[in-house]
Amino acid sequence: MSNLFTGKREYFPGIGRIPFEGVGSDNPLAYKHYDATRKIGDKTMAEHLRFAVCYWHSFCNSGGDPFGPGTRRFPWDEHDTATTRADARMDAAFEFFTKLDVPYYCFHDIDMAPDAEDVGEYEKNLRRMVAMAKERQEATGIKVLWGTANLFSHPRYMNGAATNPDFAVVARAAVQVKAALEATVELGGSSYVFWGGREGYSSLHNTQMKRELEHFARFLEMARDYGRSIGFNGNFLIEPKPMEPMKHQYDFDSSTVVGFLKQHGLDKDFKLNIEANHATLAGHTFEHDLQVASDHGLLGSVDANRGNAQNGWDTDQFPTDLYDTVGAMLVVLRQGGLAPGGLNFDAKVRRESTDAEDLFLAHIGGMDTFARGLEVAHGLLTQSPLEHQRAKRYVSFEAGAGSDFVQGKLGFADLRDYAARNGEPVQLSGKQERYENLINQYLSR
Ligand code: XLS
Ligand code: NI
Ligand code: NI
Repeated sequence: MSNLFTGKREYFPGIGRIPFEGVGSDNPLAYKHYDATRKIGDKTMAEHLRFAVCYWHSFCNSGGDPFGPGTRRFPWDEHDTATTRADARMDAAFEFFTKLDVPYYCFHDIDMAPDAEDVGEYEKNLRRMVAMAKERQEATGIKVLWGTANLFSHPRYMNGAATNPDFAVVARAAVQVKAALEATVELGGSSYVFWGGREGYSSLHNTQMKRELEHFARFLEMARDYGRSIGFNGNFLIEPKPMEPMKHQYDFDSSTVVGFLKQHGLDKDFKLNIEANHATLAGHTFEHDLQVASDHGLLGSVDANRGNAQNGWDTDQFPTDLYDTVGAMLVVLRQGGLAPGGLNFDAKVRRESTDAEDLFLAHIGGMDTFARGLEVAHGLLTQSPLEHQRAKRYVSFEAGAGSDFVQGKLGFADLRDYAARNGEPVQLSGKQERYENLINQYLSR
C-alpha cells in the first residue's frame, strides 16, 4: 500500500487523518476534546497547546528494558543499512505527524541520523537527514518545536558530557551540540533543549562538583554564543531532572536550574523545559515545577507525560490525568501561553502495547487530556471565583501597614509595634477543600 502523504510505503495502513468527533463518539481513533480550530478565549486549541510528537520514543524505542529486548517490531527497522533505516523511519514519522495532525515534532541528532564515531561522518549523516526533513516539512507544513543532541547513550559519555572530567569528552560533546544547533536552525526550530543526560555524579568521592558545574556553565555559554552566531534567535532550554541515569543529576529541579542560570548570567538566553515525570521524581508536583519556572519568567516549554504513583523512576507514560493537566494549564494560561514553546509528548507506550495503532491511541489520549485541561482551566480562570478568592487571601497587603511593608517603608521595630497594637491575629481559614471542590465542579461541567 502506498502512503497518501509521501507516495511511498504506508507504515500505518488502515488509519487515516484523526478527526474530531466529540465526547459522544466511541471511535477510539477520533479526538473527543481536541478540536484544533475551536477557540478557547482568544486563541484556538492548536495555538494554545502547540503539540509536538517526539522522535525518540515514538520511532526509535521498541520497548527494551533492563530485563529484555524491545517488543515492538518497527517496519522501518526492517532494512539492511543504517541509512535506509533512517530514511524509512523519517517516512514513517512524517506519515504519523500528518495523520495525527500535530503541528510540531522534537528530535535528537541521532534519533534522526545514524551515529558515527568519526566526526566528519557523523556530521555528514546528520546533514543528509536534515535536508530530507526540510523537504518533508515543506511538503506537510509540520515544524520543529525543538532540537537537541543525545549526549548520554554513547559509552564515551558514561562520566558525563559537558561535565566529564576528561576534556577530550567535553570537546567531543561540542561536536554534537554544534551539529544539532545547526540542524535546529536549518529546520526552523524555535527552541534548543539541553537535558543533562549524564551531567551529574554516581559518587561524590570521585567528583569535584563545583569544578564540573563551572565547566557546564562554560559549555552552555559557548553553545549560546555559537547558536546566536549562526542565527538561532529562539530559547535555549534546560530540562531539569533529579536522578536517572546518574544518582544525582545537576539540573535537579526548577529551583536548582533557575539558581544556576542566574549565578552564571545565563537567564537571558536560557529558560526551562519542564517534564511532568521529572518534577514528580524530584518530590514535587508537575504544577509546582511549572509554577517555579513561570514565577521567574523562565517557563519555556513542557515535556508532557506522567509518572506512576507507585514507581520511583521515569516511566514516561502518556498524560491521562485530568487533575494534572488542569493544574498545568492554569499555570500556562496565567503566564499568557507557552509560545514559542509547546507541549511535547516525551512519553512512550507501554512495553506490552505492541500494535502500530497504540501509538495513535496514546497520543490521542494525551492530546484530549490536555485539551480538556485547557477548557477547564480557562473556565476556572474566567468564570469561577478562583482568582478572586485566591487574591482575597492577600488583601491585608493592599492598603495600610501591609502595603507599607511591601513597599519597604517599614522596619522590624514597626512590625513589632503593629503586632502589639493589633492583638492576636484573627484566624483565617485556608479553605483548601473549597478550592478542590471548585476544580472538581468545573471538571464535571
Ligand atoms: C529524559 C529526557 C529526554 C529529554 C531530551 O529523561 O526527558 O527525553 O527530553 O533529551
Ligand atoms: Ni523523562
Ligand atoms: Ni524530556
